[in-house]
Amino acid sequence: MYTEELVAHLYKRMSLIRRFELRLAEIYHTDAVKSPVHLSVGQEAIAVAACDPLEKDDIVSNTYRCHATYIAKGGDLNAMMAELYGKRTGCAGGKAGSMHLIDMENGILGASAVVGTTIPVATGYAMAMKMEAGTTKKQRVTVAFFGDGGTEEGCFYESLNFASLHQLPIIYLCENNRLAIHTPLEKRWAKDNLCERVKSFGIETHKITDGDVFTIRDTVARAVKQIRQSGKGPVFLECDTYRWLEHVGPRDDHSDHYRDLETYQQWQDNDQIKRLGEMLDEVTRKRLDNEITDEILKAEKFAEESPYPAAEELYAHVYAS
Ligand SMILES: Cc1ncc(C[n+]2csc(CCOP(=O)(O)OP(=O)(O)O)c2C)c(N)n1
Repeated sequence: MYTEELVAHLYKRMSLIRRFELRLAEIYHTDAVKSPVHLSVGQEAIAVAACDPLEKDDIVSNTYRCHATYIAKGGDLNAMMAELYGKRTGCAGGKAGSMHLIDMENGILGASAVVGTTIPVATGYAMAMKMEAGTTKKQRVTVAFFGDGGTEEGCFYESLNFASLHQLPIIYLCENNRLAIHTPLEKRWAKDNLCERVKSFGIETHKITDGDVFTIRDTVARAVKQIRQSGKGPVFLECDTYRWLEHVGPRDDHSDHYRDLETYQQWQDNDQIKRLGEMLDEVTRKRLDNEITDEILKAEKFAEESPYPAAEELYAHVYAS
């Protein structure tokens, strides 16, 4: 049903994200990486599935856990590694780090460490895209990614209301890993009925509980098509997922006992990268694995060899001039 080309593409992007992040975890102790890292290991399917139906000039907005979306949307890998190394060639000049990746050429809005704050910014972008489509006759689409914690911010509901009122071309995508740092959903939400709450704003919602990369991709593809043709959104998606590693940092923190190993095991058994890898013939998979190795090595070399920002650049880009 799915072409080999699509399977290979999804596998490569997802595997690149995981292996890039696992490499970061390996080198983290050397202090080469100059910022905290919030890894997406286990959550890769959502970013890749949701970005696949998008075009280069469509926009994604992120949270501080932004490596996956950056890579999935086609962000420059060298510039990403250099940013993590604090180097001048980084995507934010080496001064912003892992939580603030940006690549406007590839439609990646700058991310923020402040939970929820990118949701209204993405909503504003969608408004601009709606106005722009009046002249260009092409409806670009925004996808706003956020965690379940982001939905606890007031600006989330303000954005939903505004987007629904103005029928903005935006897809809101909640990556629900059921954790805000160490606090589970059961201790934070009076009712586990996010889609119902969102529906009350007059917004179409979809909930995907099994992490299936194809279901997520097809749901987003339908939403993108609908928004592009009609010029009208929004659409909301809640995708269940699981963060394999600690909230921030390179470790596996299952010995900290704030979540159960059974759920971890279930999500590991449901690993979409392994699933896609098994759908490919061995020659293709090895070729893709080798390409990924090369890309990561090149990015590391690029970052190592790049200079740090000069001292006189310290105050550049701090205030608008
Ligand atoms: C406004 C605000 N409140 C609190 C924090 C501290 N904080 C950092 S990450 C986080 C958890 C957010 O969880 P979620 O949005 O579900 O994203 P995840 O880390 O699971 O990807 C919190 C509360 C913050 N950065 N910003």
